[in-house]
Amino acid sequence: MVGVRVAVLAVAVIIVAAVAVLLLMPAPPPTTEATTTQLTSPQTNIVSLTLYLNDYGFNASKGGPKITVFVGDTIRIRLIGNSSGPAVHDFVLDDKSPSPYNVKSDRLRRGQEQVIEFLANVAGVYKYYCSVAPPAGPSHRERGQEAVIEIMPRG
Ligand SMILES: [Cu+2]
Repeated sequence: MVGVRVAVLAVAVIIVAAVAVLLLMPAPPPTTEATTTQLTSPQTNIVSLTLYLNDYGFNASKGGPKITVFVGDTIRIRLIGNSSGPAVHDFVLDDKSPSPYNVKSDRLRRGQEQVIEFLANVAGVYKYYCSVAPPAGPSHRERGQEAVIEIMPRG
């Protein structure tokens, strides 16, 4: 019986000590403060992806993946030339997209690579495309070499 009483007393002491420690701990910062900190600190997310420049699409024979990012993200795209023949392809996001951006890669042949990087600082839904157009016949974009990039507002 004495052992049980000692055990009960010990548990009670531990509980009292735990409550005391909790009361003495500094209060966590209010949630609103944490939210404000997030909103005012610069966002430095880097979104990396790889696009194969095929005839006549991005990672596809037509069209390409929808790229979805947030305002403030840095978009880093590894481009890999992957045409079936002598054709070259590029990645363009510019006023003809139409968009407020001015992103234009080199024109890459099969096996050539380039990493491009830009800051997604204006929200919107735009088209990225290949700007290559042979002297005669349809442009690569007219053959379907374009796809959507959506830059979503943060918060
Ligand atoms: Cu092309």
